[in-house]
Amino acid sequence: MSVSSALLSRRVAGGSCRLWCVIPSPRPLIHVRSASVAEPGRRRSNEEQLWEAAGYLPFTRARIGPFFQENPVLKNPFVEDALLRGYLKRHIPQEVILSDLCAFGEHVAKEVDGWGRECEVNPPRLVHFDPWGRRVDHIVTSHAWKRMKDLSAQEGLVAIGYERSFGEWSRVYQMSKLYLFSPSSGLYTCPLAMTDGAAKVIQSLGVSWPVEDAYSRLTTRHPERFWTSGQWMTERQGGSDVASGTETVAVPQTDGSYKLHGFKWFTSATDADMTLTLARVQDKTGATIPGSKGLSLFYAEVSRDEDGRLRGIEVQRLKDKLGTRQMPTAELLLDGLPARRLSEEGRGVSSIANMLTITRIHNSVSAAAAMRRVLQLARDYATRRTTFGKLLKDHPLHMQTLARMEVESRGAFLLVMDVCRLLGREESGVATEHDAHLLRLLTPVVKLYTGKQAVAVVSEGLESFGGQGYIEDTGLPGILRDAQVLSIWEGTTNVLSLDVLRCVARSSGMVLHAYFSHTKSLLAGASSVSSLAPAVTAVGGALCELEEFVQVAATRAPSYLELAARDLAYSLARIYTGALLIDHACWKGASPSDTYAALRWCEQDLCPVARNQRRGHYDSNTSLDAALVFDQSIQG
Ligand code: UCC
Repeated sequence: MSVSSALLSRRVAGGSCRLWCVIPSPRPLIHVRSASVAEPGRRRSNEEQLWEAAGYLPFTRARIGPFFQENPVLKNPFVEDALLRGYLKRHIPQEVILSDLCAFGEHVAKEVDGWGRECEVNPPRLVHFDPWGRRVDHIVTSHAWKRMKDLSAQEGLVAIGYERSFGEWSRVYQMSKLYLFSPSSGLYTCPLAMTDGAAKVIQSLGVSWPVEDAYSRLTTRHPERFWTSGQWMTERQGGSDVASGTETVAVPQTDGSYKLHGFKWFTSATDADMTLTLARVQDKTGATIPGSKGLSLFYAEVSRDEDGRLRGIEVQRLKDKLGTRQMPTAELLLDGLPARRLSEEGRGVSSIANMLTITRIHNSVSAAAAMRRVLQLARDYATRRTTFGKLLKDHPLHMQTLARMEVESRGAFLLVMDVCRLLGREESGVATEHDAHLLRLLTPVVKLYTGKQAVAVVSEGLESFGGQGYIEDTGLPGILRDAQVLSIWEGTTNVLSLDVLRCVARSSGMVLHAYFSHTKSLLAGASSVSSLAPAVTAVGGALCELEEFVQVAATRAPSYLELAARDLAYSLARIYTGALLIDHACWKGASPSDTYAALRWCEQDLCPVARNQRRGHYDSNTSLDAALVFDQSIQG
């Protein structure tokens, strides 16, 4: 007798008619089938279903309903990115580059993204002591984090920029690869940024002893030789005002080397093999020179002595950060760290400035990449998620929201790539003076602007997943937490806005001259394209307003310009990006979407500095900002 007929006869004998009601009804079976949907490979037999339906299975899986939302799927980020492919096709249509990026994109989607996730769920930890009480200060990182290092070498993620096989376009190629890698890298792009920056500093100072070997390791494609570098600039007094905040001293040794003593408060990717850092050289009396003029640049290797102890370093603790938790960031006591001076005495800040340029560009690449990634996922999700009777992609309001994010993302990408283009031109020796000025001006601009955009776009992106965007193990909140740092490290928005003023002043306005003439030349190419006319008019008008602002501001006190600095930087970013979008839309391979993106971008207030100037926002004597911030009064 089968189980079902046994069950049948037992129930009938017991006088219950429940079974007769249950068996013909398909409803409980639907529930059972949904349970097997939830757990593929485990199907209940017909007998089990009957027993369960009759309430005879004392232990069964809870019925959790038939519906499971399909998750967004990460596809090849190169194939999925029409703008990236279009940009490369326009500027470097080399098959070897395109096929490398396509293959790398596939690898990122299929495998590397999983490693990135592993870095997030297995964050680094610090082991201070061995089991016998000896101080070891081991920063233990995940297997995935170590794989990222090997991958970075093999894929040439730093090397491409130094091999320069593609001349002035080498940086665009390198940064395109990093752009694909960044959101899946488990923040490995941070050590790569500093590694790239260190290689750049060494190259600019001269690749010779004692950094010849280090340079070849930073720029190699061989994983077993590859080194990463740190950049230890921030001390307890802060990371912005480096000139007055640096307390670390360098004690000269008889062999010409130094020992560093100090406390570095925020050292990222602290598992690096070497570092560049700033310190004040002590004279024989132990005195140092204060301010920027007392700072020199040092090179130090991170090594261990025969007892396994870090030489001259104690790791105090790892930082408990909002995001970027995949990456170790530590407080370090430098207690006699052996080091070599790389710069002339007192030339530390200007010598490390090249590193700042590179890390700020990397930061911008990561910002653009974060926006692109959240959009790719949101776009995919819109084809899988049904609400109010239709897919998200068929809700015009949802599409409008994603389209606005797309416009931001496209603008950021073109701005970032243009700065990479300028960097490549400078490094391959083809840059004009005009290019060099543009690079100096646009580096802080692109960093500050894309950092802010990334937080806004990624935040909006999370919302497009509804509540799931707020759930940790979807991996989505991590994108937002990681994006938040982009406007903070490597110079905050205000510090970089002041850097814009600094480079305008130091170049006697030449950086602005280069800016105006290049933006005009970008617009000139679009003057006969009627579909772009509103955008061209808007950018042209904003450019005139900006020129007028500059003329007025030049006659005012420095405090006036300082109050205008942030709005000025935003205006520079928006106008220039508008011109880039227009220029890209004029390319013969451009699509109608390129035109649409340019038109949409140019509808915003492109020149907020002119608007706020007219409102008198920079007249410090009439400013009520501080009164508003500290307001404690209640009237009446
Ligand atoms: O946050 C940190 C670690 C994070 C990890 C990084 C990973 C990134 C990964 C991204 C991918 C995910 S480290 C700390 C971050 N801190 C900063 O970035 C510093 C922020 N503060 C500034 O930028 C300030 O403006 C300072 C420190 C540069 C200001 O210092 P000074 O001494 O007051 O500056 P001066 O006197 O204006 O300039 C000194 C010299 C001048 O050259 P000379 O002496 O030849 O006239 C300047 O022209 O330095 C030159 N200089 C520059 N050159 C100053 N800034 C620059 C610049 N941006 N570019 C070129």
